[in-house]
Amino acid sequence: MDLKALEKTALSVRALAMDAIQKANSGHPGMVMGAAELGALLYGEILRHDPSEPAWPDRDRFVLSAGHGSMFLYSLLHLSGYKEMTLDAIKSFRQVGSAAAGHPEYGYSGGIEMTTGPLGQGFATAVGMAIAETMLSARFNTGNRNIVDHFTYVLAGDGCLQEGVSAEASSLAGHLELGKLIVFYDSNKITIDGSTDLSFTEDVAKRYEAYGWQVLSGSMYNFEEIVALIAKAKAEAIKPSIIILKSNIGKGSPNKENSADSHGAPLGMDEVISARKVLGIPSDDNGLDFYIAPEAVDYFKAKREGWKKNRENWFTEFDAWAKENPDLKKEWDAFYSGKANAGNLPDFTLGEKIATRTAAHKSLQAISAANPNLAGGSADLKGPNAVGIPGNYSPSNRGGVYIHFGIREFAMAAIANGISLHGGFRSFCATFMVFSDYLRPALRLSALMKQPVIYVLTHDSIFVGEDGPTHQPVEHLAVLRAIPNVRVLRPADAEETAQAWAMAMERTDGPTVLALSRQNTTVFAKDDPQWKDSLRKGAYIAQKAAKPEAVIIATGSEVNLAMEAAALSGKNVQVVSMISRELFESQSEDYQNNIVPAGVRTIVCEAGIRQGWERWAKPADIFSLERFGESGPGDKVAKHLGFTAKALSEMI
Ligand SMILES: Cc1ncc(C[n+]2csc(CCOP(=O)(O)OP(=O)(O)O)c2C)c(N)n1
Ligand SMILES: [Mg+2]
Repeated sequence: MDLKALEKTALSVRALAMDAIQKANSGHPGMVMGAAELGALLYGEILRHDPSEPAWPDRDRFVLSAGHGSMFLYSLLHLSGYKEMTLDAIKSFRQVGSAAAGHPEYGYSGGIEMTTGPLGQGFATAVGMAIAETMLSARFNTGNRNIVDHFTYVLAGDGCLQEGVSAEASSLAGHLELGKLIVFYDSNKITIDGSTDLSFTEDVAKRYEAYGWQVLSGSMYNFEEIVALIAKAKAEAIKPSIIILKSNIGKGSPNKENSADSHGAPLGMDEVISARKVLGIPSDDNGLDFYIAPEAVDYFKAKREGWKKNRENWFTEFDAWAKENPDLKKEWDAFYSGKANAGNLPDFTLGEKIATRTAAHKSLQAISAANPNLAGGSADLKGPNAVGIPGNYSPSNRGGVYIHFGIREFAMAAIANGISLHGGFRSFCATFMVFSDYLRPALRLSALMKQPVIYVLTHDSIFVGEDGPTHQPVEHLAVLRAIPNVRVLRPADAEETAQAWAMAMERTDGPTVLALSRQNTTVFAKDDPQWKDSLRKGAYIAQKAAKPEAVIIATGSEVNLAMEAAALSGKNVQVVSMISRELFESQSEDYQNNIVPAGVRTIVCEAGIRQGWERWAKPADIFSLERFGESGPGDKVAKHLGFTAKALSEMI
């Protein structure tokens, strides 16, 4: 280990961070300067990575959960030689189009394993990556050839450890014995408001011991000590490890070290110049020179060959494994193909009364059988969400694909993101729709990172019944649809539900919500013979009317209700089932006009708030719910709220 080169690397990280943040006039130097030594060590000595092929499957994962310290990642990616992270990108830190975005953005550069910035989520998502590693290794390692064998590293700060989501995820990680998960805690005792004495005085070490983790601690500024700690962490096969490193935020800044002033604002040019003197950063002029120590450049240059070799060795090993295990290789290819198998979807009979969640359960069995790389579970609602699939994942059964997430919705969704990001797997998670509020920040990241995670959200309206308003979503469909790149599918009957699961699996560039009913819906005859294709355009004519006097757009369980109301009204009413408003709105005007003809009165029917439907009907023609529900049997609640076929027929 070349200590001098490591020191020079840490120095360069500090120099780049100070200058880039100064130039952008925005950013967070404190954490980067405080943890630069760890960065140098990780990228130089610890991580199994190869900048010339950043996505090779068996690389170690590193997640910067403290995403505000983005310059930590960018400077090290640059030094390592990740091609997108050029010096120019760093010089345009935080500017539109730069790979060095304000916070690390997934897809902007090799080496950015996920989007971070929302504190705590990186940590929780990394737990998903670590789970995926164990699942893959159980499936594909043969004992003599272990082609899946990597670690998941996280750098988290005080903020990540204060956030509840990391607690949820840590508790589960301990339970699941994710021994290859190694978290560094940058313990600088400073957050934005000042000292952690203001709000964070618990004993983190004891907490993690209680979670079943190995707790190690040391100084951020002792390379040899950290190397020894990492060795201990790696040697612990059962417990995940947290390495608490005492550090000084803003280290090297003479007036801002150990102060919240260095957390989230440029140091100021005068302070940058003083810091350079303290740190021994040579500077020809007093401007921004983005100094990189030549020793650091040489050090990383010298590493590249070894990294490449290491990666090539893995491919050689992989090829040998593939030759010896052609069936496994086939399965591996299927896992990594990015394509879902259609599976043998169940048939349903006209008039059959079945909840869409139950129809979804049947469909999921077929899809799971055809796609053994589909992994997921529910937040303790396996039965109610109807998402059980064979094979519980546990420390003694890493080959299982059903995960008991416990009552931890937010961590569940973050972990589902991690499983998806890791590669090899598709993931799903499930809870009551009303509790999607508990996981929404992770759904937002699925959407932002374009991960095709499937969110099974059952009990999707006031028809939930007796559990009452706390369990009855009203605003949630609107809320879920409001997130860009989230596809909300609300199938109307069992047949649509089977297609909805298939549609969710077909999607590759973002998350899908399956909004499913607790109560029965009746399988209806579809007047559009091509309805399965039309469904994929967001909406189709479920019940055609020759010269319609009105068109009802209904979603999910309300399609039944709309048909009943149409019959009661005695009028010529066309009923449209709109499984996805977003998909429908992205179709050609012609298609839209075929389904919802202009010049005909349009009524919208959905058991939720009207927000977002105004484009399709006048407010007075939107049959919606603008209040919380009530507790009682579903049909009684609906009657009490005036949400009945009779009321809709009167509106018609
Ligand atoms: C969920 C979330 N809440 C709030 C913020 C805003 N924020 C960014 S950094 C930070 C303080 C983090 O403190 P710490 O992790 O100790 O970082 P340090 O100050 O040591 O760099 C806050 C509140 C955020 N990014 N994410
Ligand atoms: Mg801190």
